[in-house]
Amino acid sequence: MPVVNDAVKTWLSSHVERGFSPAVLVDAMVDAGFESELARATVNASFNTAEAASAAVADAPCGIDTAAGEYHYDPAPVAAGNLIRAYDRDVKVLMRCERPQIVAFADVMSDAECDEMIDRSRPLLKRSTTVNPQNGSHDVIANRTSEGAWYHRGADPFLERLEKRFASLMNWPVDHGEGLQVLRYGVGAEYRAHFDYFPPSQTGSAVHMGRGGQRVATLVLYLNDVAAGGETFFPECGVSVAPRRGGAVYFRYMNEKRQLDSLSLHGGAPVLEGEKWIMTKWVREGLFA
Ligand code: PD2
Ligand code: ZN
Repeated sequence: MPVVNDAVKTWLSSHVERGFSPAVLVDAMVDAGFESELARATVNASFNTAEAASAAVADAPCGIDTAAGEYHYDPAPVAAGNLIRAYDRDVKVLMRCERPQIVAFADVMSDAECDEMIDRSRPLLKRSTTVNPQNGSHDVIANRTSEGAWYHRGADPFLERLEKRFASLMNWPVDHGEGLQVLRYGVGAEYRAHFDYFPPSQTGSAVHMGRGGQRVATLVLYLNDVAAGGETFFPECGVSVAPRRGGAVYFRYMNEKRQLDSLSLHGGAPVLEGEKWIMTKWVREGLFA
């Protein structure tokens, strides 16, 4: 459950000042995972106590280093070598890129595990959303034309085992991970170039970072072979990864100094033939409880 920290208070007070209604702010907080009672109480407090609101603004934290300074590539947590023992499975390393930090893998999931995730998700699919930069709400937009299903972390033993494997592969604690998300792209569907981190300059980011802090890395798992198209592309370094069932691509965009790597810009290319199923694991800098 997210907490009302200084970043959330700052986000709230700036939106109160700009004339957002209490209902919109409560909805944005509930979308970000806050309990509705807590959201209502916090929003009411922001409206009622001008003093508290201005104090929150003065406290603005946001330690993210977005200065023009160069991103420092400290070692990525993923283990070295061509074969990585990830909890219960040997995973093959296919490719590593240092700037930005990208690692492509084969054999992260078995065919049966991929099929199970697709079968479970098909009836649950809803049109995907992205984070609104102004108010933090989840919006349907043309940039992201997939459909998705979310799973709570540790929801059952099958998911728990996959999460332990992914955590071991990413070398990042299970409890810093968001729940898994499965996405389906039909012909023509795509996810245009974007960052997975919450841009600190956007007001909508603070509310998401209230729970677990910034995103630091992503693992995209491919659940099927795609007949044509659907590559995950990184335009700043000219790399693209073709979807292969059971494979995955890892990329990291926040270092230990909390700088964010703009070279991690990436997208999902349009599917040209067939369909594309992926599963995404995003991990945070802190506990995502
Ligand atoms: O579908 C993809 O390949 C893809 C690419 C980039 C998915 C995401 N990002 C994402 O879900 O963040
Ligand atoms: Zn992404």
